[in-house]
Amino acid sequence: MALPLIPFNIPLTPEALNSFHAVKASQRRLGDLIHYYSDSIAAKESLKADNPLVYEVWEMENEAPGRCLSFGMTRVSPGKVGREYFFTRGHFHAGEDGDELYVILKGRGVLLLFSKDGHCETIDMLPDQICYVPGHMAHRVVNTDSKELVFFTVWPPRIVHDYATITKMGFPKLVLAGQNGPEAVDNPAFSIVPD
Ligand code: PAN
Ligand code: ZN
Repeated sequence: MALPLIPFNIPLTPEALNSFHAVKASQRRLGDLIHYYSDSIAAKESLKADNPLVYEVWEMENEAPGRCLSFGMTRVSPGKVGREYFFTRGHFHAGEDGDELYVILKGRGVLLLFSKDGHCETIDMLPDQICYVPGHMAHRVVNTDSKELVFFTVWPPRIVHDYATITKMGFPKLVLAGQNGPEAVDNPAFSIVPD
């Protein structure tokens, strides 16, 4: 898709983006994400009861030649599978040179990042903050709140989103509900897989 080269303004809401031309919307339900959760028994049990919406994404992928900004929004529902909070699948940007900016609009969460050598970082996501995602780090958003988490995203167009590496490696940390709130713990299933 391409944005016409005209100025515009729209409200910073999912609804406004949803009605904006050239924006692609997609939804991920628990059934689409079942293999991503660490507690597969809890995941299958939850799915028997319901197939909730885990997150929605609106993307304006600006592929016109010479253009250098794409943007979108993500809304992550509150919820857990076992003790693990709902999250986005997470991905690398292939090529590792496409940085990204997240602007947190609503809710609270944790941004998990890691590079292919296994270095991992955990960053809080709070309303009115921005989070910077370096292009070489995989990123996943975890909603640790009891309300939805909404963030606006800006990235360079024509990035290839690499989900396959995450499917092979997992993330080094899991974010679980603990006795004193959310806690990031080592993921026993994480392994570094060479390219
Ligand atoms: C975001 C993500 C969005 C959904 O726009 O694509 O939050 O997460 P997954 O793509 O991991 O399912 C982004 O990081 N774009 O590059
Ligand atoms: Zn990204």
